[in-house]
Amino acid sequence: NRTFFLPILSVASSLLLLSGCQKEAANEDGFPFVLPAEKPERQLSEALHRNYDNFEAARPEDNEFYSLFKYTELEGFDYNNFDGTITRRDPSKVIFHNGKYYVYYTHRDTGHVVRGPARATDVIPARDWDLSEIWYATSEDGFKWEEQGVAIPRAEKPNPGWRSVSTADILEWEGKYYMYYQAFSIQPVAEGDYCPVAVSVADSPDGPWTPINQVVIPNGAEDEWDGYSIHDPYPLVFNGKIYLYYKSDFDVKERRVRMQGLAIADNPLGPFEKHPLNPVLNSGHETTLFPFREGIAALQIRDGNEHYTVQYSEDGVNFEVKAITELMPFAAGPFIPDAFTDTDYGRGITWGISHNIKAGNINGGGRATVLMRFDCDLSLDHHDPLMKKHNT
Ligand code: AAL
Repeated sequence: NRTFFLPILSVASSLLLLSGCQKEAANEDGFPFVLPAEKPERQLSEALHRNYDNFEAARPEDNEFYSLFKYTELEGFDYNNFDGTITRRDPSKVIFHNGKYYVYYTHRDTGHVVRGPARATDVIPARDWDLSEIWYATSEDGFKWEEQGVAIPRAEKPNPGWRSVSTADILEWEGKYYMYYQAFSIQPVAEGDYCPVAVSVADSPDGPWTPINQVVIPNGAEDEWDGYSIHDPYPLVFNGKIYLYYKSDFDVKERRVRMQGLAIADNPLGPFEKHPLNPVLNSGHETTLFPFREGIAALQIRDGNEHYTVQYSEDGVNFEVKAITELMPFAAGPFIPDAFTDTDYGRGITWGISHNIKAGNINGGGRATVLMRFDCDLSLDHHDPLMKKHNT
């Protein structure tokens, strides 16, 4: 048998190889694209751009919850630090103020001396949200950005966030700005990835930001779904209140499970009441939600049984899957014009900032991460000119 089988196998494999070569040669439009090592982001962006331009073919006409996504490198950020020393990740929602867009993100300069109360034992961390700060950048068009520097430094010991502050998101409420973020008092990952959420306040998106130095969303009890970490705080204004969605990942027999919960408050500094139906979403990773029609839509991105779905809830609590898609933006921070207007009819989103985890070589095999722009069509207005083409 073996002698008989081998020739068949070799013919088959050479045909396969040949067809593979032909496929490579015949595919002048670059699919399947091979990512050259030096510029994965650019190739991915160009390939996805083409994917996006085939949009009509993919878009079921009657489903406004369906979209593909395209990615574009941002001007103003260095994509070439392949030694992984500078990380920018976990962008906030994008806001618009006095003619400029603002985005806030975790910034970690792992290649240089760390300012502040690091312990003698600190080494360059294997995770790029350790010993980090919240920085921000501004833009007039969403493509070309100018990095402004530190918005929120790490806290003074022993306040929450003295070790690291990361994964921030912003709320505008009654003329003031509130920045919620993960406030680590342990070395993330090396000592666990658990942290509560703290908040800082400012009169302007440019700061100065004053830390309240108290926890506003505490970890749950050890045996509760959110007993391990309170990550990715994400505030929206809905039903006249602050709906703060967050992710928790708890160890279930050492397997990290990531779900999303909701805490509601009348005041940005709390008290926040965790919803009795938590976790309200059984998948995802970083939190990305927006007012849509009468309710709230959610991008369920990386993990869980319902990852890569777009979901919808009339009440902001009971969600259901409305579309399945692909290549969703990691840690997406959309530009949401009606995020804080307590709208009764959300218009949706067409773009935002997300991150792309790239192999870097921070000591210990960590990763440097870069910010990118994503575009999509999850908008009732299709106000993106490009979308008009897709929706005529
Ligand atoms: C991100 C977020 C949180 C985690 C880490 C940094 O994807 O879920 O912020 O702590 O990874």
